[in-house]
Amino acid sequence: MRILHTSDWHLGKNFYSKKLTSAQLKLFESEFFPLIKDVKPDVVIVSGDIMDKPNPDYESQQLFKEILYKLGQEGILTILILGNHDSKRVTLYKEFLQSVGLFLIDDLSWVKTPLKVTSKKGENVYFYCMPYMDIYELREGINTFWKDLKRRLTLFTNKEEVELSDLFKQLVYFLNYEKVKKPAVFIGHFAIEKGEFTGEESSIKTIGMEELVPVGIFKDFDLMLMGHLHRVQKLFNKVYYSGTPMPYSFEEAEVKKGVWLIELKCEKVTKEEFVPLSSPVRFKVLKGKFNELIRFPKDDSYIKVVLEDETPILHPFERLRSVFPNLLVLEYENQDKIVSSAQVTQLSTEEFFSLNEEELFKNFYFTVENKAPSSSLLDLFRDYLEEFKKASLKL
Ligand SMILES: [Mn+2]
Repeated sequence: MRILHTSDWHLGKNFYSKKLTSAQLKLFESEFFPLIKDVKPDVVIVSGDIMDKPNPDYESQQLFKEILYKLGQEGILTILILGNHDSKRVTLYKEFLQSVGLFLIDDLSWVKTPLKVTSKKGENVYFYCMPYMDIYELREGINTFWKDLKRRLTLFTNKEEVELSDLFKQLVYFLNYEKVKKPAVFIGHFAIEKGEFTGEESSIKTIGMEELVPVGIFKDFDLMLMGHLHRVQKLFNKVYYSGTPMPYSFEEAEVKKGVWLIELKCEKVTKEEFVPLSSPVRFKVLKGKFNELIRFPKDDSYIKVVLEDETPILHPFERLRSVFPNLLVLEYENQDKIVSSAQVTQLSTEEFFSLNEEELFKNFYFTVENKAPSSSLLDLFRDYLEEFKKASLKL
């Protein structure tokens, strides 16, 4: 069974002031679909966070529709579960889409009855597909879907305060009553113990600290294909996170992004490969002094600049934009020092109005350059000031 595993697409994401929809479309057109055509997997798994927002705009929905349409055309069975950024708006047409082999999963029905996939070679694999749910939804879901078993079996979830782990324990306990069908693959969207966060995983739906679920609960499963953590990782030899298909933060700019290709044979992973996808947009963090950076060759990557200057620069953002049209973030490496150096010469309102133009200029110059202006510069200033005054008299 050849599985292509991906997650956390976050379609329609905004990156600072930039909309990423066209970059995302390009990624799918020039990287993702050529790969699918090349490797022809038996099944594609998308482990949640399909969209970036629960109420996606028209453009993001169109992008999603485009991707679904292409997946349908390729004729490859695809399983997509909801993540903590998604809502049921995404699964509105799930019944229609099933008829073309696209399974959009938003409840526990495909956990209760696993989705049986048969490979081209005739092997069967059972996929237990668990969409993201918060504690209350999951508790209610378990109570509804396993109503019959609830009366007969032990309940771990009777107490008032339950944790996510209690609910998963309960769920797997119920599944085991009917025996987990093998080979068993679990698809989910949450953090497993030892998982490494990037800091972008939270959303409006998660409040406070996130729970790390112990892997031991899932001992009956041969493979876990997970979403939620944005960096690629493999834990305990059976838990795979693909991470996002392209970088979504400057911190992730240098991290490899892509999808997992996994071959499963008789309950064992016989082959695994992380296939990198090249991002259609470049993300760069540039560090240096303003005077060096302004001489850089023109670069239209998405850029964050960290200024190493120790004194404030006048309008650095606007000026650096002439070299970096997609400059998105600018900060000083030593922000505290900058603030204090500016404060030394900061004037009170009273002082400000008591100074003449030349004194104000001297003060301003000192704030920016941290030294007094030279006499030739002062002469120049006086000339301009005189010219300016004459011109304003004429008006
Ligand atoms: Mn995510």
